[in-house]
Amino acid sequence: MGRQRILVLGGDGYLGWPTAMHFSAAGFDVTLVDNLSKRRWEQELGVKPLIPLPTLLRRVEAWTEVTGRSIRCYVGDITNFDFIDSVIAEVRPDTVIHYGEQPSAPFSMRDREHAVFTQVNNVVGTLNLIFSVYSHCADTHLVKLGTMGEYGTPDIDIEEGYITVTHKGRQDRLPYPKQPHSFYHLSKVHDSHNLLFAARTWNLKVTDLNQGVVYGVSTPETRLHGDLVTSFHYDETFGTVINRFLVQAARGIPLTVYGSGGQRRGFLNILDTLQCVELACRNPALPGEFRVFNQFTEEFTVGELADKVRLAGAQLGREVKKESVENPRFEKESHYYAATRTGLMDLGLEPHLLTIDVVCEMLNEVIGHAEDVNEESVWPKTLWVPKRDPADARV
Ligand code: NAD
Ligand code: USQ
Repeated sequence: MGRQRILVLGGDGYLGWPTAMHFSAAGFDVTLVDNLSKRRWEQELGVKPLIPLPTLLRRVEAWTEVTGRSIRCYVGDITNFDFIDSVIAEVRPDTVIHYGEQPSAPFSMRDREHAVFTQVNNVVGTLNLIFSVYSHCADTHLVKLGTMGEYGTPDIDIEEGYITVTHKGRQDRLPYPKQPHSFYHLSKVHDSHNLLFAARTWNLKVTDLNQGVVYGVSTPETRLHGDLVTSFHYDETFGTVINRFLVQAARGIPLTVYGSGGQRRGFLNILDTLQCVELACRNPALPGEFRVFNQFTEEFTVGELADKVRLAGAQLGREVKKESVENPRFEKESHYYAATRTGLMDLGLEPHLLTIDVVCEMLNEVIGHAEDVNEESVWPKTLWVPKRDPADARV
C-alpha cells in the first residue's frame, strides 16, 4: 500500500499551510490547492499579515529545501468545477481536508456584495467538491472545517451535531438547531446541510469539524525556516480575538473588548487544530456517515481572555490596558454557553491549554514584529447593523 494521499484545500491559509507541512512531515503524500484569493482580499482591504508571507511557490520550495520532502501544489478556484474536478480526478485523494473558504464574519457583514460573495464562494466550492468526489472517488473521506458559531448561543447545552428530540410522544435524533451570528457563519451551516444530504444520499464519508476560535503564531514546522511562517492576522476583519489582543498588547494599544466582554466562545491552540484534523483523518467516518465533532479545548469569555493577556503582559513587565469599545456586532454579551466536545477527546486529543506561560510565549513572538504593525487596521469598523441615513429612506 502506498502513502495515504491527502488533499488540502485552502493550503495557502493560516491553518492550511501548517496543516500541509504537518501531514507532509508525518509521511503523508500531500497536495494542496489554493486560488490565492486571501492575498487579494488583503490588498482590497489594505491589510497585511503580521509577518510578511513569501509566495506560495517559495513556501513549497523552502519546504523541500529544509526537509527533502515535497508538497504538490495547484493554484485554482474551487468554485470552478472543471478545475477542482481535474485535480480530484488526478490526485484521487484518500482524504480531502477542506479549509478553502472565506473565513471572516466581518468580511461577510461589510455589505451585500461581500455577503453574497462569501456564501457563493463557500457553498459552491463545497458543492463542487461533493460532486467531484462522488464521481471520481466516492470512498474518499471529506474532512470539512465547519465552525462552533454555526450553533450560535442557545440557552441549552450544545451537542455534537445532533440532538435527540421528543415531540408529541415520538423521538428522533435530529441535526442540532443552528442560529449563527453572521452571513459567514451561515455559509458554514449551508455547507453542513449539503454535506449531510450528500452523505445520507450518496453514501459519502464526511466529518464536519465545528471548530472554535483558533489562536497561535507558529507550529513546529513554521519555525523551521523564515519562509515557512504562517499568515497571522490582527486587523479587524481577518484577525481573531486572541491574536488581535496579543498584537494590541505588544503595541501598547488598549485591548478592544467588544461591549461588556461577556461573550463566551470555544477556543483552541493552532497545534490542536493540527492534532484534531490528523485524528479525524486517521479515524475516518463510515460510508453514509455525516460525523460531527466540536473542535475546541476550552471556553472563555472575551473579558477573561483580555485578563489573561494583561496578566501575561505584567509578567513581561508591560502594562496592558483593556477598553470596552462599542460592540460593532449583533451578539449576546451575557448568555448561557456549554458545549459538548467528547468526540475528539475519545479519539485521543491531548489539549494544549491557554496558560499564562503560553500567552507569554506568544506575546514574545509577536513583540518581535511589533514595529511592523499597522495600528489603523486594528480599530473595529464593520458594523453588523449599519446606521441608516434618513435621506436614503424609501417611502
Ligand atoms: P484563511 O483565509 O487563512 O485560509 C483559507 C484559504 O482558502 C486562503 O488561503 C484562501 O486563498 C483559500 N480559498 C478561499 N476560497 C477559495 C476558493 N474558492 N478556491 C481556492 N482557495 C480558496 O483562513 P483560516 O483561518 O486558515 O481558516 C481555514 C478554514 O477554517 C476556513 O474554512 C474557516 O472558516 C475555518 N475556521 C477557521 C477558524 C480560525 O479561527 N482561523 C476557526 C474555525 C473554522
Ligand atoms: N471580539 C472582541 N474584540 C475583538 C475581536 C473580537 O471582543 O477585537 C469578540 C467578538 O465580538 C466575538 C468573539 O470575540 O464575540 C470572537 O470573535 P472572533 O473575531 O475572534 O471570531 P469569529 O468572528 O467568531 O470568527 C473566528 C474565525 C472564523 C471561525 C470562528 C470560530 O474568523 O473563521 O469560524 O472564529 S467560532 O467563533 O467558534 O464560530
